[in-house]
Amino acid sequence: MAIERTYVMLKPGVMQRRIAGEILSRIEAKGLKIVAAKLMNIGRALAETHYAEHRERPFFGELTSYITSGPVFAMVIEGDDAIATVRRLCGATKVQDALPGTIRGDFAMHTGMNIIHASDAAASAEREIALYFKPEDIISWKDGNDGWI
Ligand code: IDP
Ligand code: MG
Repeated sequence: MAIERTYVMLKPGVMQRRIAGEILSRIEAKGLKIVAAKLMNIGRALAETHYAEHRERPFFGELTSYITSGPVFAMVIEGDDAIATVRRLCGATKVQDALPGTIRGDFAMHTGMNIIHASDAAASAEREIALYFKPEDIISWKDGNDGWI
Protein backbone atom coordinates (compact mmCIF):
# COMPACT_ATOMS: atom_id res chain seq x y z
CA MET A 1 0.00 0.00 0.00
CA ALA A 2 1.24 3.48 -0.78
CA ILE A 3 2.03 6.18 1.75
CA GLU A 4 -0.42 9.01 1.15
CA ARG A 5 -1.14 12.45 2.58
CA THR A 6 -4.63 13.73 3.16
CA TYR A 7 -6.15 17.01 4.31
CA VAL A 8 -8.17 16.71 7.51
CA MET A 9 -9.97 19.51 9.31
CA LEU A 10 -11.86 19.59 12.59
CA LYS A 11 -14.82 21.87 11.84
CA PRO A 12 -16.12 24.82 13.90
CA GLY A 13 -17.64 23.73 17.19
CA VAL A 14 -14.99 21.11 17.92
CA MET A 15 -12.78 23.59 19.81
CA GLN A 16 -15.82 24.99 21.66
CA ARG A 17 -16.89 21.45 22.67
CA ARG A 18 -13.33 20.66 23.90
CA ILE A 19 -13.24 17.42 21.92
CA ALA A 20 -10.29 18.16 19.61
CA GLY A 21 -8.00 15.94 21.68
CA GLU A 22 -10.45 13.07 21.63
CA ILE A 23 -10.68 13.19 17.83
CA LEU A 24 -6.91 13.59 17.37
CA SER A 25 -6.47 10.58 19.67
CA ARG A 26 -8.46 8.40 17.29
CA ILE A 27 -6.32 9.47 14.35
CA GLU A 28 -3.13 8.84 16.36
CA ALA A 29 -4.36 5.58 17.88
CA LYS A 30 -5.00 4.22 14.39
CA GLY A 31 -1.31 4.75 13.63
CA LEU A 32 -1.67 7.65 11.24
CA LYS A 33 0.88 10.45 11.46
CA ILE A 34 0.15 14.17 11.94
CA VAL A 35 2.68 15.94 9.69
CA ALA A 36 1.17 19.46 9.80
CA ALA A 37 -1.35 21.15 12.07
CA LYS A 38 -2.67 24.62 12.82
CA LEU A 39 -5.64 26.38 14.34
CA MET A 40 -7.10 28.98 11.99
CA ASN A 41 -10.15 30.94 10.94
CA ILE A 42 -11.35 30.37 7.38
CA GLY A 43 -12.41 33.43 5.38
CA ARG A 44 -15.31 33.38 2.94
CA ALA A 45 -13.08 33.21 -0.16
CA LEU A 46 -11.19 30.17 1.12
CA ALA A 47 -14.45 28.50 2.21
CA GLU A 48 -15.93 28.97 -1.27
CA THR A 49 -12.77 27.68 -2.94
CA HIS A 50 -12.53 24.66 -0.65
CA TYR A 51 -16.16 23.68 -1.25
CA ALA A 52 -16.33 24.86 -4.91
CA GLU A 53 -17.64 21.44 -6.07
CA HIS A 54 -20.80 22.10 -3.99
CA ARG A 55 -21.42 25.64 -5.31
CA GLU A 56 -24.77 24.70 -6.91
CA ARG A 57 -26.05 22.64 -3.98
CA PRO A 58 -28.90 24.06 -1.86
CA PHE A 59 -26.80 23.80 1.31
CA PHE A 60 -23.81 25.75 -0.08
CA GLY A 61 -24.64 29.02 1.75
CA GLU A 62 -25.24 27.20 5.00
CA LEU A 63 -22.02 25.22 4.56
CA THR A 64 -19.78 28.22 3.90
CA SER A 65 -21.40 30.25 6.72
CA TYR A 66 -20.85 27.41 9.13
CA ILE A 67 -17.25 26.68 8.14
CA THR A 68 -16.33 30.36 8.62
CA SER A 69 -18.16 30.63 11.97
CA GLY A 70 -15.29 29.67 14.28
CA PRO A 71 -11.79 28.26 14.36
CA VAL A 72 -10.97 25.04 12.56
CA PHE A 73 -8.10 22.68 13.33
CA ALA A 74 -6.38 22.04 9.99
CA MET A 75 -4.05 19.10 9.50
CA VAL A 76 -2.13 17.04 7.02
CA ILE A 77 -2.25 13.36 7.91
CA GLU A 78 0.16 10.81 6.47
CA GLY A 79 0.13 7.03 6.36
CA ASP A 80 -0.50 3.90 4.35
CA ASP A 81 -3.69 4.42 2.34
CA ALA A 82 -4.30 7.53 4.50
CA ILE A 83 -7.05 9.04 2.32
CA ALA A 84 -9.44 6.08 2.57
CA THR A 85 -8.32 5.21 6.10
CA VAL A 86 -9.24 8.64 7.49
CA ARG A 87 -12.55 8.60 5.57
CA ARG A 88 -13.38 5.29 7.27
CA LEU A 89 -12.54 6.72 10.69
CA CYS A 90 -14.81 9.71 9.93
CA GLY A 91 -17.83 7.65 8.88
CA ALA A 92 -20.57 8.54 6.42
CA THR A 93 -21.31 12.12 5.39
CA LYS A 94 -24.97 11.86 6.40
CA VAL A 95 -24.99 11.56 10.16
CA GLN A 96 -27.92 9.13 10.17
CA ASP A 97 -25.71 6.74 8.12
CA ALA A 98 -22.58 7.30 10.24
CA LEU A 99 -22.12 4.22 12.40
CA PRO A 100 -21.28 4.30 16.10
CA GLY A 101 -17.52 3.94 16.48
CA THR A 102 -16.88 6.47 13.74
CA ILE A 103 -16.09 10.11 14.54
CA ARG A 104 -19.27 11.41 12.90
CA GLY A 105 -21.30 8.53 14.31
CA ASP A 106 -20.15 9.29 17.82
CA PHE A 107 -19.99 13.10 17.88
CA ALA A 108 -22.41 14.57 15.31
CA MET A 109 -26.21 14.96 15.22
CA HIS A 110 -26.53 17.12 12.07
CA THR A 111 -25.10 16.47 8.58
CA GLY A 112 -24.44 20.20 8.14
CA MET A 113 -22.27 20.11 11.28
CA ASN A 114 -20.64 16.73 10.88
CA ILE A 115 -17.51 17.58 12.88
CA ILE A 116 -14.71 16.68 10.50
CA HIS A 117 -13.59 17.10 6.91
CA ALA A 118 -11.28 14.66 5.13
CA SER A 119 -10.19 14.63 1.49
CA ASP A 120 -11.98 12.02 -0.61
CA ALA A 121 -9.37 11.24 -3.30
CA ALA A 122 -5.73 11.80 -4.25
CA ALA A 123 -6.51 14.83 -6.42
CA SER A 124 -8.65 16.53 -3.77
CA ALA A 125 -6.06 15.78 -1.08
CA GLU A 126 -3.35 17.47 -3.12
CA ARG A 127 -5.58 20.45 -3.90
CA GLU A 128 -6.79 20.88 -0.32
CA ILE A 129 -3.35 20.49 1.30
CA ALA A 130 -2.06 23.25 -1.00
CA LEU A 131 -5.00 25.50 -0.06
CA TYR A 132 -4.11 25.39 3.64
CA PHE A 133 -0.39 24.63 3.97
CA LYS A 134 2.88 25.72 2.44
CA PRO A 135 5.21 22.81 1.59
CA GLU A 136 7.67 23.94 4.31
CA ASP A 137 4.91 23.70 6.96
CA ILE A 138 4.69 19.93 6.43
CA ILE A 139 7.08 18.08 8.71
CA SER A 140 8.04 14.64 7.47
CA TRP A 141 9.19 13.13 10.78
CA LYS A 142 10.54 9.64 11.17
CA ASP A 143 9.03 6.72 13.04
CA GLY A 144 10.75 3.83 14.70
CA ASN A 145 14.04 3.07 16.34
CA ASP A 146 15.80 6.33 15.61
CA GLY A 147 16.58 7.29 19.21
CA TRP A 148 13.32 9.05 20.07
CA ILE A 149 11.13 6.15 21.18
P1 IDP B 1 -17.85 14.86 2.92
O1 IDP B 1 -17.55 15.94 3.93
O2 IDP B 1 -18.14 13.55 3.57
O3 IDP B 1 -16.79 14.75 1.85
P2 IDP B 1 -19.52 16.16 0.90
O4 IDP B 1 -20.57 15.48 0.11
O5 IDP B 1 -18.25 16.54 0.22
O6 IDP B 1 -19.21 15.25 2.19
O7 IDP B 1 -20.17 17.45 1.53
C1 IDP B 1 -19.38 18.44 2.15
C2 IDP B 1 -20.04 18.86 3.44
O8 IDP B 1 -21.28 19.49 3.12
C3 IDP B 1 -20.43 17.70 4.36
O9 IDP B 1 -19.37 17.29 5.20
C4 IDP B 1 -21.57 18.29 5.14
O10 IDP B 1 -21.10 19.10 6.21
C5 IDP B 1 -22.24 19.20 4.13
N1 IDP B 1 -23.39 18.52 3.51
C6 IDP B 1 -23.35 17.50 2.62
N2 IDP B 1 -24.59 17.09 2.27
C7 IDP B 1 -25.43 17.89 2.99
C8 IDP B 1 -26.85 17.97 3.06
O11 IDP B 1 -27.60 17.22 2.41
N3 IDP B 1 -27.36 18.92 3.91
C9 IDP B 1 -26.57 19.77 4.63
N4 IDP B 1 -25.23 19.72 4.57
C10 IDP B 1 -24.67 18.79 3.77
MG1 MG C 1 -16.24 16.01 0.35
